[in-house]
Formats: sequence, structure tokens, C-alpha cells
Amino acid sequence: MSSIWIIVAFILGFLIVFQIAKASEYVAILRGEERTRKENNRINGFLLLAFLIIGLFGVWYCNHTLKDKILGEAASDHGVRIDTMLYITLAITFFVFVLTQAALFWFAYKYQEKEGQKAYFYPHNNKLELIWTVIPAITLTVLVGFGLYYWFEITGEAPANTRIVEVTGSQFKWEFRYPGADKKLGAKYYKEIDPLKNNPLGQIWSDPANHDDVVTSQEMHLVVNKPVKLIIYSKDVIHDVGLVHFRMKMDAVPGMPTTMWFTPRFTTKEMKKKYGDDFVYELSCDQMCGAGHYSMRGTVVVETQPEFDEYMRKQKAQYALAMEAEKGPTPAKAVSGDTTQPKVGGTPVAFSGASVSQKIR
Ligand SMILES: [Cu+2]
Repeated sequence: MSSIWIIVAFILGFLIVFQIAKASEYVAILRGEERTRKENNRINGFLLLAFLIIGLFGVWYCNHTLKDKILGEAASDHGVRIDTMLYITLAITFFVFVLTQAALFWFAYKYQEKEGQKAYFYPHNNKLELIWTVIPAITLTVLVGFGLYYWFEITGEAPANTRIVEVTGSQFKWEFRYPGADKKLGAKYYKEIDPLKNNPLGQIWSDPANHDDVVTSQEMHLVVNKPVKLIIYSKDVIHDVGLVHFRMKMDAVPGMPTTMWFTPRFTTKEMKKKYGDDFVYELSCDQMCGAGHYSMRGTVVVETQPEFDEYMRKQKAQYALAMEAEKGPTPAKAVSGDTTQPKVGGTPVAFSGASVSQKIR
């Protein structure tokens, strides 16, 4: 019923506009076309000037009102630099935006049709063309240069004392693997993946480096002020490790590990003090990866070294869990701390590594 009323309203609106246009056409003929055109020009000139002022005020008002509702302070050292880069880009583009918009609307107002005024014919100026091509080109090259520099740093070699956490995405959850005392992650192979045997990541048990690796899911623990390098995998489709508070983001690509490193600056507790008790560091999947994509949300807990050590002490190595599964008839526990995730499309496909393309075919 309501859709009928909307259609009726549309038709009425159209008729009204049509009638007004027709009436103003008759008025124009009666009063003389030229006079009406000049009057319209004047009105439009004022309206364009008003649009400029209201528009610029709107831009300022939007930014002013919504400023506190966005991400808050960057929680990683790289994040601070990415924010600085963003603010410099915004400052430059804002300056150009105000300049060009002011010129556009002010000129439309100032040079409207007037008695005895003729448009100035100015077809070409090589010097001007050169200036407004070269200056933006240099500015953009510098901005892109900084972006590339940070990109290579974030994805490049990490400092020597960096700890490693492996992150694996799959439809629709996150799994994390921490090296044990040896600070080394054991080898893995996609054909070894078997959640029922407590081996969700395909660890090769004959590799002793695997024996102390801890596997958890959905919640990643990091130490404040200590650099961490994430090694990112996917078991099925392309996901993306989106750490918005740290201003970090990296695709999880099946068959091709990606990396990024950063140093968290504030613990979760410190952030709660700043932004309220419901604050959580979020790990969102930033690639549309299937019907359950919306639910692919993990959290990051940043804590002090003693708190982290305490947390790790409570975790059981995945090797021990796998051996338990092998021995006992008790139903296997998939991953310590696992939460049930929606599964879409039947049996989840579990593979990663070099022969991923063969498996797809
Ligand atoms: Cu995903």
C-alpha cells in the first residue's frame, strides 16, 4: 500500500515541477526573455556562492562532530606513522580542495553576465600548464614514496628481538600458533591438517620444534612494547588480517604466506581506561570471504610480559593435545579455546601450502 502512495507522490511532484516550469516560461515570454535570463543568472550566482559557504561549513561541521567517533589513537608504532602520513595527505588535499572550490564558485558569482562586460578570451598558457602539472606530480610522488617506504618497512625485515605469531584464517575463524621456548615454529604440511586428530594447522609431529608450539583460536595475545611479526596463512580462500587499532592490514592468501610486523604501544587495559570498558582490540577479516564473513571476528589482547607469560603457562602445547587424541577414545578437542563458528557449505576444505592449486583442480 505504501508503495502506491510513494508512486502517487512522485507523479504529483513531477506534475508540480512541470507546471512551475511551464508557468515560468509563460512569465518569461510576457516580461521579455532577456530580462528573465539576467534575473535568473543573478539568483544562480548568489545560490552558488551560498552553496560554497554552506558546503565548506558542512565539511568543517562533519569533521568536527565526528572526530571523536573514529578510531582513536593509533596503538602501534607503525600506526602512528601511518596516521601522520594520512594527516599530511589530508592537509594537502584539503588545501587544494578549498582553493579550487572557492575559485570555482566565486568565479561563477563574480563573472556572471553583466551589462557592458565581455568574457576575457584566454586560450592557452604553457607556463601555467607546466606549473599545475609538475607541482601535483611532485607532491603525489613524494606521498606515494613515503607510502612505499613504510610498506617495505612493515613487510620487511623485523628487529632481531621480534617474537613470531602465526595467524591462519579459514572460513570462518582465526587460529594462532605461538612458538615455545625454542622461539621456533615447527614445520607443517597441509596434508597433515586433521582437526579430529587435534592437528588443525597440519603440524608435522616428527619435527621437534613443533612439540612446544601452542595453538589457540579467536584470541591473539601480544606483549606491549615488544615487536611482533605475524606470519599469515589461509586454509581456503583469501581472508585479511585487519587490525584497525594498530592501523595494520594484510591479506591471508592460500598457498602464499604473508608477513607484517609492528610494536603495540598500549595494553588492552590502558585502552579501556582511555576509551571505556567495552573497548577491545579487534581482528576483523577485511576480505569478503563467504557467507559467514561477518562472523569472522577475533580479538587481540595486549598485555605486559608477566601477564603474557602467565597466559602461555596455562596453554597446553598442541603436540600434547594431539598425542592425547591419538591415545584415548575420548572425542578430540579441536583447538584449545576454540569457539563454535558457523560452517557454510558443508565440510570445510582444509589445505594450504605449495600444492594448493593442484588441490583446487
Ligand atoms: Cu575471512
